[in-house]
Amino acid sequence: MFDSLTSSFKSVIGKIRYQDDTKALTNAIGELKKSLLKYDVHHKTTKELCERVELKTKQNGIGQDSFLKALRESLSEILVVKGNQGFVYSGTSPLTTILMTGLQGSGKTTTTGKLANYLKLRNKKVLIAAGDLQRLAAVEQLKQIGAQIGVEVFFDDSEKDPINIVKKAKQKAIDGLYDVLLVDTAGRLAIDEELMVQLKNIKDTVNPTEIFYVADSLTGHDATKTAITFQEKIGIDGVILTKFDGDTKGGVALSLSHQTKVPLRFVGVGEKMENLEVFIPDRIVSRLMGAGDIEGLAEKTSLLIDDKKAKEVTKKIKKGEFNFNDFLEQLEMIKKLGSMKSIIGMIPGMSGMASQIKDMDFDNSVELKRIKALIGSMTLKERENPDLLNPSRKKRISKGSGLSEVQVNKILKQFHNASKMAKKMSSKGGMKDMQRMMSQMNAQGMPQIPR
Ligand SMILES: Nc1nc2c(ncn2[C@@H]2O[C@H](COP(=O)(O)OP(=O)(O)O)[C@@H](O)[C@H]2O)c(=O)[nH]1
Ligand SMILES: [Mg+2]
Repeated sequence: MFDSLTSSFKSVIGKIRYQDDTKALTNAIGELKKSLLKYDVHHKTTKELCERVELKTKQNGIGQDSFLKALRESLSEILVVKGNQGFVYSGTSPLTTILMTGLQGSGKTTTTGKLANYLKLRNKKVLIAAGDLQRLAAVEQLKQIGAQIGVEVFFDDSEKDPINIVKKAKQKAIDGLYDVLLVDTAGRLAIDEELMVQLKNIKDTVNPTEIFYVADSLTGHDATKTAITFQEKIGIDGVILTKFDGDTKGGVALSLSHQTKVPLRFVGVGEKMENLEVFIPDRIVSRLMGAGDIEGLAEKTSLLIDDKKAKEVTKKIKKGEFNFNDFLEQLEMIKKLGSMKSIIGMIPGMSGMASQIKDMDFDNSVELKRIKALIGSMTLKERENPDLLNPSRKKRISKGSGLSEVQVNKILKQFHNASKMAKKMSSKGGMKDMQRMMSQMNAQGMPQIPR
């Protein structure tokens, strides 16, 4: 998520020896300042961060350890502002109402869907209100998103006034004992008075628990500026930064809260519904320092993997009994976890890898389609026991799947190797092997399968 920043921190830290002098510290701070600015951290935040790091390092004696500690603490201080973190349910009402605001194209509607999906995975009953009547296709877009993630969308084609829509939606959410109501609204290309008035009216009508401002990270410093304006004009409780997957700099996320005094709550990292990451400052600091985010990873996986199943799979892998059915199941699970890149970045020591890994598109990957076709042509017995696959069975599978025999053999061999590797990895010291293997792997991130 913060590959560029993380590697520049590493290089800065490398400028200071175990014990060092003021000159070395000045050099390192200069370097730190340059890279923060280069990666779009706001200049005021940059200045303050550098001053803090310098002061703290001096207080503890100049050296690599104290510099590291100073950087970690200062980053944390810069990222934490007053307000909630992640998603917070209303403390006073059974229904939590969130008003989604932002400029047109910032990703409001997509993010509304992502949040609904996030809450649904946590077993919440969610209703989305289609409050954008400005764009013709807006309601249709929400309906499609709702159908895709299995969340109800409230709309009323006979209504022309968004105020009435959100009023009705709120009533429905209360009567239907929903946990959360997410209100999507119309945006404008730029901030204008009419938009602000409409948003204020919607705000007064739904009386939201919190107002989220959705900002496009690709607009750079403008994301911070518009957030400040929204904060002044209607008041916001959290910011969601979208399209972070396309932002190679990442610094906006570092200074946004510091400049707006509103906490950054979530980050959008792709177009898919699962591409939403909760932004918890302490965890982000760990990731920035290249230490990984074990809690975030554990939280993600625990939602999707039940413990018993995970143990079963581990046992199978250890015994070398991992089969094609397990493989399909794992594939589905990984798909739900979101992007490969974001997962790798959360594993301690692996954050550097993330930039080398091309994200896999699980729905459109030719490789995975082939593997699925191959598995689809196997009998249930063969899936459970890949050892059964003799030449005549392989021939049959080749015909059934439309793959050549060479392709079939290659995939089977790769599966065999992967299963061997998994077995090895699950043994003691396996993680080291894994890291070595990853560093040898090419940018593709997956073994190549011939076309
Ligand atoms: N790559 C990427 N695209 C996003 C993200 N969030 C939204 N988008 C895309 O941005 C475009 C505008 O999003 P939309 O939700 O319609 O914006 P709205 O006008 O604010 O409702 C769509 O093409 C989305 O797929 C994100 O986190 N990453
Ligand atoms: Mg929209």
